[in-house]
Amino acid sequence: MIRLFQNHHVRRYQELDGLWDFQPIDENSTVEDVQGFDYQLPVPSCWESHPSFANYRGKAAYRKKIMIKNATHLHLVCKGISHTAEIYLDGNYVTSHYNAYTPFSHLIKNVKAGEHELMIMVDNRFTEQSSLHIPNDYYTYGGIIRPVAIEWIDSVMVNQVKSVPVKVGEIWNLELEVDIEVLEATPDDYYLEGKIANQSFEVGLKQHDNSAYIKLTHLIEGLNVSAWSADAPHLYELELQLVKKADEVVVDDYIERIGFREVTTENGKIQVNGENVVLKGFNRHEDHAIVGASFPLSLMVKDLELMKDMGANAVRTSHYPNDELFLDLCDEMGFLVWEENHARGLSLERMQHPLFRKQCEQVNREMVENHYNHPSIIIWGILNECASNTEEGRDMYQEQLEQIRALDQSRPLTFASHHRAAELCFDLVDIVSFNLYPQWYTGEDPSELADQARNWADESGGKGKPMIMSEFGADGLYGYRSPTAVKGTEERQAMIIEANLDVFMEKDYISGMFIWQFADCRVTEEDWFMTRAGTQNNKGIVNSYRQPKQAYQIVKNKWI
Ligand code: ADA
Repeated sequence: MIRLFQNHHVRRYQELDGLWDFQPIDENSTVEDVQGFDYQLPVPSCWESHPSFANYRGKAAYRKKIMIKNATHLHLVCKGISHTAEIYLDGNYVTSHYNAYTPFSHLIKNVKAGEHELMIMVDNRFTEQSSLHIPNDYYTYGGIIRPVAIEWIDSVMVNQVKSVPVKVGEIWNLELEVDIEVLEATPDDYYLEGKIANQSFEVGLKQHDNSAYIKLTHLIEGLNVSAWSADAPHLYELELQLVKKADEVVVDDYIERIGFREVTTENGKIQVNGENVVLKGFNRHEDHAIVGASFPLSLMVKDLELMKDMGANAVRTSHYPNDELFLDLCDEMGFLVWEENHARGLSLERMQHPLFRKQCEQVNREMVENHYNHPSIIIWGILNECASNTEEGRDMYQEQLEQIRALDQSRPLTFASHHRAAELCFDLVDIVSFNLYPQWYTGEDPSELADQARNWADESGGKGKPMIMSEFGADGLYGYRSPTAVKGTEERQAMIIEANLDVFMEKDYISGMFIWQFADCRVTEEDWFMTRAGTQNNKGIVNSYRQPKQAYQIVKNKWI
């Protein structure tokens, strides 16, 4: 399932969910070397879910036959392949993509009628070509972990839609930017017809200069809508159709869901529609004991229901962009989302990897462009715990923040820092965020540490900006209970969470708190992560099967 609603009524599409042929291959093998297929694996899924590949790190080929009735242009949509994909149609190279956590698409022109073979070569190794997927405190699974679809495209298509709700007095307007791709030179005139909340509009589009892309902008004024908020997440379908003027035939369409809300950061607080909000939420890895990083809808809903049950109103997609289905759910269930680009704990040396800037630029672009219209996303975050305490690192933080600001001026930006007084980048963002683990990694008093953090922020460019405690928590090994309440027991974890929440809920200058973490997650077995008990990060409030630990009730008592 790609989206929670039907986002095309006219454009024909087919989701390629199901069993695909699968074959692990040698690391030097190319597509020509793939001889036969011994396995079948579900798509989407992680190959770790199959008993023979529970620990497989390497390359593999996936194959699917597709039937095309009439010759067409095909739009291939991949929501996430972990972590590097090379795509072939009938043995011919189509495109490649790096990064497990961002969607991508590709137009394959003039596909003939008949049966075709789609082949996707997937690689999850930590090679020199990968600056962001490295051994880390989470697991880089392998495979086609999110849905794949093909779409049938005529001569013109709606490629992208960006919408910004703007409130003027008591009235909502919607600023629209629509990217149209012209696949075939055509003398025809088209127009874009739109509808939202019982209001229709039309925008002319002249196609005389044969350009491949056309950008349309349009302002829809005076909409009769209710605002979106976490308490009342009203959503409206925006329906766009491309119509050929000569015969009034609709050649393509695009449907998005819009929530009307504005996000601001004024007077040291975060506002949604002018009202101060305090974010009470979880850091969540897309990881589950049974499905790895490949979540079906039911398990996504389960996670969000558990968070709601504990009184959370927010979630941070640590440390990478999430499957869009999850964001659709957040829109619908009223969660406030901090969506984050992909990077965790990269030293300056790692940030100086020759591909780092390029690979981050791509993640940022794919994240913002693809997830722009989600009202639930109220913050973009970058580069968790990287080298923001160095001048060279600062240049890269600045570059990425500028990139995101150029793509989106409607949301505040932040990053989670663990550099305390040595932080150099708080002046570059709208919200200052701290990862601190009082009572766990240090014996510090949470209240004194929070006050100290406020001072560090104030002294290094963060004065007057809202502040978030973006990570705090403690290990709690599920089922390890003891009256000693030593470190690692559920009791001790619950005590530490309680001590932190007691303080953070009371401090007026704290605009948000994200518990590290929602659920235990698998970590890679290389480097120091080997020292994590059970090769897991055990700081989940629920375990990797979503069974609650003692801290669950504590969080619920504090937040409900
Ligand atoms: C960090 C980091 C998390 C996780 C956590 C921990 O602050 O951002 O990804 O590793 O610490 O459990 O230590």
